[in-house]
Amino acid sequence: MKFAARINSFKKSPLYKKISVLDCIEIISKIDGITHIELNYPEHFENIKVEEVKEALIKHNLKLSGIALRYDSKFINGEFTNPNKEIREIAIKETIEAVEICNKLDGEVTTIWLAYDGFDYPFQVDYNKALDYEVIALQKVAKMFPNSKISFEYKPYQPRVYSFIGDISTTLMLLDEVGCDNMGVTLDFCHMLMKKENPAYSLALAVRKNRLMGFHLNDGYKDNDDGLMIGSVHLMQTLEFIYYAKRYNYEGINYFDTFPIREDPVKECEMNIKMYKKLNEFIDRIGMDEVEKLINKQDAIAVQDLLYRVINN
Ligand SMILES: [Mn+2]
Repeated sequence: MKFAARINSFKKSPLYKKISVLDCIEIISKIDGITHIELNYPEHFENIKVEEVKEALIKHNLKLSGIALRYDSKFINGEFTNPNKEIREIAIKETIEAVEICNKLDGEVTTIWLAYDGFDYPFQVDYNKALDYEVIALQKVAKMFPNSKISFEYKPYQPRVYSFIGDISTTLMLLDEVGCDNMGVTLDFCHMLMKKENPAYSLALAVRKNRLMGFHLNDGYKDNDDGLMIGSVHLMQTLEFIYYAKRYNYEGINYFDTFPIREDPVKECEMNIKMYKKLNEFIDRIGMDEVEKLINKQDAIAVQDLLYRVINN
C-alpha cells in the first residue's frame, strides 16, 4: 500500500521552526509505514532545485506521489476561467511546469485543485463560458502529456462561495468533455463531506466512469475542510470507502490531507497509517464476499452489527 504525507503538516507545524522542504523530507522518511511524499508547485520549489529534491528522495528512500498545483493570489479572480486572457495563460503555463516537474521526479500523478475558479455573486460569471475555458485549458495540458496522469480534485467551496467544479458528477461531466484518458479524479474525503456526498458512492461513480486516480484521506464535520485524522468522525463511512477501494482494486496513493496543528505531525501521520491498515485488516477478516453478502441484504441492523464487530474486536 502506498501512503503519502503532506509537506505543510511538517513545514508549518509549530513544533518545527523554519524548516526547509528538504528537512521535511528527512523527517517524513522516519514515519513508520510511509512510502511517498507530495510536493506543491510552485510553493515548494521557490528555494530549491528539482535535482536537490531528487537526491533527497533517493537518500531517504521515499518516492514522489506527485505534484499538487497551488495557484497563488494572482489568480484570485480565477485560474483557467480568469476574465483576463493573460492570467488564464499563466495558469496553463504553471500547470504544464508542474507536470514536467512531476515527470522529472518520477511522480505518479499531477493534481489540479482550482481554488479560484468559481463565483461569489449572482450575475458574476457566465457559467457556460467559464466551463468552456475550463475544458480548453485541461485539454491543452492533458494532450501535451498523454503518458502522464493528471487528476482533478474537486471541492464545493472555499475560498470561493461556489466552485465551478464542486462535486463528483460535475467533475465526471467535465472529464467527459475534456475527453482525455490520462485525466481522472482525486477524491478528497472532507471535500466530499462538504458537498454532503457519501464518499463510497463518489468512489463508485468515479470507477463507473473509469476515472479514479487519487485519494485525499482525512475527516471532518462536513461544513468545513477540517483535515482531521481519518476515521475520527465518520468511522463507518471511512470503512465503507476502504471496502470499495479494495473491491475496485485501487492501487493509487493514499495521501493524508490532514492538518495537524496542535498534534505532533509524525505521530499524527503514523496514526492515520495505522488506522487505514487496521480498517483494511478488519475487512479482510470479515471477508470481501461476506461484506458483499451483507450489502446485498440491505439490512440496516446487519450493518449496525458490522459496527458492533468493529468495536467488539
Ligand atoms: Mn485535498
